[in-house]
Amino acid sequence: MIQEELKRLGLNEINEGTSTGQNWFSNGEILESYSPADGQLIGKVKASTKEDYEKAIASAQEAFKTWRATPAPLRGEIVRQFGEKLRAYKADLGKLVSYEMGKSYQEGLGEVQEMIDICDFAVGQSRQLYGLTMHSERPGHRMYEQYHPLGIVGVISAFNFPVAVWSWNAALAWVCGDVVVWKPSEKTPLCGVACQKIIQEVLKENNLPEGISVLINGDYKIGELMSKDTRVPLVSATGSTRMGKIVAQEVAARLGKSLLELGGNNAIIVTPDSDLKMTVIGAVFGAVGTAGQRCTSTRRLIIHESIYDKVKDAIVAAYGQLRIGNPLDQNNHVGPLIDKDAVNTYLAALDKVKEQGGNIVVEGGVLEGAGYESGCYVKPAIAEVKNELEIVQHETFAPILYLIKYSGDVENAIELQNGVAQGLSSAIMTNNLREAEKFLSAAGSDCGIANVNIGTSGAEIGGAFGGEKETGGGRESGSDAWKIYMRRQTNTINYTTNLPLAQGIKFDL
Ligand code: UN1
Repeated sequence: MIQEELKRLGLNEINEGTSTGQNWFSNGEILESYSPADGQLIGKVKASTKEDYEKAIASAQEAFKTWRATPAPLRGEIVRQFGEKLRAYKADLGKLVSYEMGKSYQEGLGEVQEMIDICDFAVGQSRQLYGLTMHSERPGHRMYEQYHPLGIVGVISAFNFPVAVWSWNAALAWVCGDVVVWKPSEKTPLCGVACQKIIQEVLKENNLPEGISVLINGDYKIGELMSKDTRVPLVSATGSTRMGKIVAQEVAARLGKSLLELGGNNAIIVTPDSDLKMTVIGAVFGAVGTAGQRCTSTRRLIIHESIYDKVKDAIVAAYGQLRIGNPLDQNNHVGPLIDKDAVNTYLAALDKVKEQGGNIVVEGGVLEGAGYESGCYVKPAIAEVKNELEIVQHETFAPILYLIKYSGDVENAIELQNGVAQGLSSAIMTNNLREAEKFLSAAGSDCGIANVNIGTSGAEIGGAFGGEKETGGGRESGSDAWKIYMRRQTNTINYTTNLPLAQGIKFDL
């Protein structure tokens, strides 16, 4: 279905997936990648063995010696060239993302755009790795701080953003002078290989060591090697809270650093002062975009009782307009789930909603027949629930939207919004300044992202991305997220002939 694109991305020759010497190390069991769009086999990639992993780390360690000594603005220049290549490959890579992962082609393109944007951001950042200067309490002394590269940054990414999340980490890590070892999701291995080929073109053209970007493949077992490896000072992991807890403990056990971007249970509060049209667009895109498989997907709508029926009717009507089908067909709004396991999780969640007393407003179900042969297409569903239901408290990575009613003041809605274990993204739809400011205040949303008159998904790269509580606390992408990829060193220099001690301590010999 995307033969031409695969060819241009250099993926046509990797049918048995043996490592081709472009610095991806994988000679283990075969991972087959099937498209959830049509169930076809796209390609095969081998998983990495323990020996492959050792080679990968050795290659990265060697490259680090060159890379850390390359001035940061020159590192930025390499990332600039990578961004240029991404512009050239945007349509092909966007299509591969769409076909291998199942999100709409528009969203696939959007994901590559995020990669381009973070490259631009990182280029600027490469000249702004600022530390502070401080005034020493001692005469003839100067004190300042500098940021140095960490070394190897391990990136474990999820299937739902198979290319962008790596690039948020990699582009910043590279300008910071780190080298990156990437384990993409075993559900989207071809996206990983495609990206690796593009960055390797850039490294080759600049005569730089391949080990600046290393690819390994496989499931959690290979991720575990990284989490436990003292040669990997930072592990950045995106995925489920269950996975994040394991990674966090393994990394912490060796006192390494982890950057965790885990589950969300994101809500939009809809107040009596909201704009109905904006609410419908924000909520529906947030709930069904990427078939509800973003960590920022809208899972809950917390609606004031006075407008509840009106909002519910408008959302239900909008669901009636949704076209579900092949994500490469731009007439469709909703593509498939990633695989049949995800379909089963979705069906089990709908059963639990019913068992636990939820009221289904828009029925779900698996689609069958022409165009749905992969078995991964499901109907976006809506249920009226109480926030406390056990199933509502969990992140189900599927298009199931929960409607929750609140009464009284916005404080009650904020309490419901905060009343889950996760803390990634949140939003309020209101034209009431008091409500909006209350929502953004210290007594407001407890999430890492809080939006006004915007939905919960679709964060821009310029802000720090991540969340609190079970979301893991990490921040990636914009703002000062770069700091986690570096180690801070405080330097005090004495330019006198005396050695006065700090705190005025006397120590005469
Ligand atoms: C994710 O789902 O892991 O806010 C990341 C968004 C995207 C990032 C989502 N920019 O929807």
